[in-house]
Amino acid sequence: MHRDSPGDPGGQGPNQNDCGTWVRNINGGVFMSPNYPNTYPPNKECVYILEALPRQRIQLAFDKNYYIEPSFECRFDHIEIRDGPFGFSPLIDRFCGGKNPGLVTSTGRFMWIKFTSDEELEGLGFRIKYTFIADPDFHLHVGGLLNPIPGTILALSRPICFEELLCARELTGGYVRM
Ligand SMILES: [Ca+2]
Repeated sequence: MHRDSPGDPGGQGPNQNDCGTWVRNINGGVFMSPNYPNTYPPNKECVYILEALPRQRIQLAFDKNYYIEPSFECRFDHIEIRDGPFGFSPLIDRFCGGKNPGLVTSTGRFMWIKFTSDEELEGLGFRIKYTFIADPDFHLHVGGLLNPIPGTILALSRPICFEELLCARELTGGYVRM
């Protein structure tokens, strides 16, 4: 299977390749499935990794013109969205069919998104506009992602602790590094 990643994060301007068009700007960007608004091709796998600045989140808005081949548990064609920079980051959801996912928001400053199509039955695909938004209660995103600003002492109003070690670090109120 072919894997294709549409360029380096932070690039500028339109980027046309066989994983669709991807336009980035300072506040977000737009990317879409291959050939959108025409039918996406079979046997395709595209990964899109979004990165916002520290203390920002990412919000995806799906265009209303959306359709991905429906299947039970989206086992065939689908778009998979993860809350972090990696393919093993926590799964937000996996989408397919004709029901528009609407808005999807990260808890940190990265999103890992993969579009997959199998060998038969294609659809229109998707177009996603993404926006960087201020993190309303910035704290350490424990468990999925740490995104401190080096040298900054973080105000921990509502710490969320999934791991003892990280909780202990939070309680010290000191520096945290990747
Ligand atoms: Ca298919």
